[in-house]
Amino acid sequence: MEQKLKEFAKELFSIDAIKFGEYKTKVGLMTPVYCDLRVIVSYPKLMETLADLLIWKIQNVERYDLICGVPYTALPIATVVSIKTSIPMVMRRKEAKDYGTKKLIEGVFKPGDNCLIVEDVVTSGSSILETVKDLTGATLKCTDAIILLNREQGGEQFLKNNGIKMHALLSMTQLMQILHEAGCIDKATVQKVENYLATTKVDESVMKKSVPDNRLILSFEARAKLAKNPISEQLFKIMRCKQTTLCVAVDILNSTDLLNFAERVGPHICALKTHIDILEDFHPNLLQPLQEIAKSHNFLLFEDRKFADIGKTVEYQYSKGLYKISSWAPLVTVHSLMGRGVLDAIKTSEGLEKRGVFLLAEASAAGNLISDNYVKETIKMAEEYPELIAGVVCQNPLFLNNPGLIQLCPGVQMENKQDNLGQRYNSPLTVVLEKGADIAVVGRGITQSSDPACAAERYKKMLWDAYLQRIESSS
Ligand code: 6AU
Repeated sequence: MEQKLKEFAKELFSIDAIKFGEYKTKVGLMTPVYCDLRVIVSYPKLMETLADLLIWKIQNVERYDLICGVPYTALPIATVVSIKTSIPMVMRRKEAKDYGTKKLIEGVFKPGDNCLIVEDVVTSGSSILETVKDLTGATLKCTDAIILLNREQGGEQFLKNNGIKMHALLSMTQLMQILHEAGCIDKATVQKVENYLATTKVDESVMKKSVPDNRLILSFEARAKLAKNPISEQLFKIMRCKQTTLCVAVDILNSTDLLNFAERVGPHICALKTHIDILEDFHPNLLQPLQEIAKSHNFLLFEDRKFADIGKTVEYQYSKGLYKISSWAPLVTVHSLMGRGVLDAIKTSEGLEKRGVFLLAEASAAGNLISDNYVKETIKMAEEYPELIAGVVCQNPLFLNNPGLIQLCPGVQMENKQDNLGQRYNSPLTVVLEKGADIAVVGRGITQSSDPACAAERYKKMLWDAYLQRIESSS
């Protein structure tokens, strides 16, 4: 393959895909060497060679379900790779159609599918990031890009800063060496390119323009400033200050046990999630001490009511009845199933002034009926209510370029992979590093432990370390 790569480099030179002189690049820099791979469509054999070389490089990539070429030059290249490997492809439109579905990404995919990027040449990396932005906006995950040529002008680092690992067949230095050894260019030209590379890096302001705000690599501190809902802002601050992304699900049947439990795990959590209607001895007198514990340990009360009815009924369920949820729980869960009326009801009902909703987009339960389209529409709905929606309950990284929203991931446990009623579990590391969780919900992993406070502390530490690893791996 090394030899094939050298031969390929020489062929590129012979078809004028690599030129020497004075040229202007896309980001406005002058360059003594210019690569224009667009001509390659006129040379099918060379296209095939390039595809073979890229396929060889794909071996270095751990996970991908799909590929996407950066339009337009890499589109036909990705197509050949797709045909040869049977990896399905998706296509990014540069502009959304103004009729029909207004889709930016064409092709079949599932939320959370990992999409490998294919590109010809990287200077700043900004073209790749534009494509990544649309792919992640459409609920895909992007972590790797395979490319032909790294111009070594800062693009690799910039991509890394934005969560993308670049795998290049050739660096500009290697290309110059191959062409020089083959007698295609003289020493002076090599020198000129070397001087140019040593002195010319892409301007940071050019790069900053296209940062896609990938939430997986931003700190909670930065994201607190981007939150549009006051409760999610508070939650980000609590997480950062207490160094915890742990939400405990206290599915306990007795009020005294609930209060004791809240007191013990309080120091280790950012939120305490209740199903208040499962308490066998519920009395409104429980609520004041519960709120006091939450205040003293600086965590939020979160009633997992999963509202799913017409707006008017939800208004009553939220603010009236025995539980008067809106008077004590700043956070609640809502199903998107019944449409926007539910959110309007939560928004306008009486109760606490500041409130946040977690909208349920995916479920941890085996065999649930949620379809890919339901997931996509739920994310769309969440983005339409920025002042109300604190985040989304889901199992995959669905909304990467909306860093003000929080991903809450239930179904987390170290001991078991499932229970006997369809619940499925992932480990703390998996949910943070692979599934994109910001907050992990742990229930029985802690409530059924012989020492819940100690178990909560252990989960807290694992989750926090994984979060640090996630944001640091890109700096
Ligand atoms: O860790 P567990 O299995 O003991 O508890 C998980 C908690 C329960 C569920 O009602 C809730 O998380 N949950 C949710 C939420 C938070 O809405 C959604 C989901 O898909 N799966 C899930 O288990 O209190």
